[in-house]
Amino acid sequence: MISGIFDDDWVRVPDDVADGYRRAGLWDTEPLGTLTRTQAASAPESLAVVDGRHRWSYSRLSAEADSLASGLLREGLGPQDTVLVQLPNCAEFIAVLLALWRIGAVPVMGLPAHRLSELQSFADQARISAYVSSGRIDDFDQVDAADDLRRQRPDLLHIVVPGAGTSTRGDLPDDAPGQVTYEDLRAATATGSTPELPDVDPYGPALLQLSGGSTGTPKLIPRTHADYLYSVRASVPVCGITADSVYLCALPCAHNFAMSSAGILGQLVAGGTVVMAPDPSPGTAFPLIRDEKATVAGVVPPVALLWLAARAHSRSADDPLTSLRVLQVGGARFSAEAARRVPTVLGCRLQQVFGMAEGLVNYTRLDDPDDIVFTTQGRPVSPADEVRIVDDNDDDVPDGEPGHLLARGPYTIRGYFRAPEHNARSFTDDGFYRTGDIVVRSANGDITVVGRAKDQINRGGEKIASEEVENHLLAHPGILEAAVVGEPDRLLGERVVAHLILQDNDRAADFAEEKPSALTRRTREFLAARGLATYKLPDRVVVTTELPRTAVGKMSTASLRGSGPDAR
Ligand code: AMP
Ligand code: DBH
Repeated sequence: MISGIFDDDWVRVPDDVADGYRRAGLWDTEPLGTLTRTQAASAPESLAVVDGRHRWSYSRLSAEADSLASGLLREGLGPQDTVLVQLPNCAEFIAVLLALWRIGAVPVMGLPAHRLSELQSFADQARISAYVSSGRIDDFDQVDAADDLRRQRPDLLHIVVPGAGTSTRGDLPDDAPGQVTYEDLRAATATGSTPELPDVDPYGPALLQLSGGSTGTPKLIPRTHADYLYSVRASVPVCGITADSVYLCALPCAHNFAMSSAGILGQLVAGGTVVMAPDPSPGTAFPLIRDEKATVAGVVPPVALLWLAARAHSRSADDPLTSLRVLQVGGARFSAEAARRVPTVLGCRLQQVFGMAEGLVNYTRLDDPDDIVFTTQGRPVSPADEVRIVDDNDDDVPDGEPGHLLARGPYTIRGYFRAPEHNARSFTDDGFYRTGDIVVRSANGDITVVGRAKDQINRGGEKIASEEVENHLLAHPGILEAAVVGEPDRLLGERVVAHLILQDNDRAADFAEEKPSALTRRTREFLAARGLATYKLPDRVVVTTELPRTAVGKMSTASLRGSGPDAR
């Protein structure tokens, strides 16, 4: 069975450009697996990661990664093998990533919200050799999922991290074939011994990130050690991260924002501490911020709104947020009105973050004037980022005018993983990524997101490709046509609405009479049974005789002002 990554699965940056990045010192020769080695030597006892069950110093984290790396090698994994990781926020997540990088394997960054449909697609596209899970996430049985994945990939190794999520050791079948636990992997190695590790190409793929996408199949994003590490190193000073920083990881840890902006890896680069929050609710996050003296946190807009509401209603003398210096908000457009309330209500600075797993990340700077921080999504993190804002003919538009954002640079991909046809549409001939975002750039270079020209819904930072959900709906024998669109929502920014034309038009009238909530529930159950992630399930279903297709994909005045959810 073919496994892992081959040279023609991904698109390299042209040699002369890559040489330029190396000469300019942007691309390091150290692969990501070496992170924590320096800290483990120079400040071994400083705290690297905390979760509900662990408080690991840098030396412990590094030793943990070494033991695991030995275990993974023993299990036959090695360079260019791909491993689907689907873990909740936990300390082991970091150890697993470091171990995979140390042996040159490539994690695929699954999210806890993903279900069988997404996992199968990733397993297939990335030709995975192993799946790392916590056994169970809420009502999702990952042991069953591993069995299902094994139908496609019979040799699949299932690595379980018991206790990381909602699983307990007792849930796991003890001697399931093809299953090992985290403990099994690290047990056989004497702590402190350094395994014989393979050489790892710093310019080769380090991880496969996920794109929200706009097509039927979710796309994988090949990020290299050098480009990813550069994006993190460039982000660290812009986010004010130092060895004294304590980052509250309240986003799903595998998300590109949480990983790299400056996120978990930013802390490891700077020698700071990561505190893993099991969920981002104020009830969980606030006490953690207080107890661990977190200085920075990153959240999506709906979570920022919940935090604002929680504080506006209960201000106690014993303020749990005194240590918090910066709240990063990104993943979807954050309204200026809410942005303005962050410093006054939460007592910290706001940093807007407009990034994408494909690369380009923009930040408002910590010393920017308030107006810029509240009303823009910031500027590219690196002076080497190339950004163009163009009209429908790819001609540059003047500052202050809306246009399509194109991006190229030292950490922006040149192509998706194993997707040549899609790449022809998503990249210009000279290698710019077509972000699908419609933005306005000011004379100072600050970017404001004003709309979108891609067939995608942004539900509070979670991206949903309309076509993917539509394809699943069309698998229902009663559905003739489906259009999945976003509609404005006060908390989420947008929510998912499925407009359906039924096979039997006479039945449509009956359906329309049926209680809308019953129809929505039935549709959601149908899609959930097909293994679709919960956040993609329609919030509302409408039966109709005509579909409300907006002209997405074209930049018309209407798409700028009307159809984009972010359009004002
Ligand atoms: P993905 O390509 O799936 O990683 O999603 C990245 C996309 O999320 C961007 O292209 C934007 O459409 C959206 N996005 C991320 N951050 C922001 C933000 N701060 N404001 C508006 N949109 C954002
Ligand atoms: O939405 C994103 O994908 C995102 C948002 C903020 C991102 O990838 C990032 C920062 O790095």
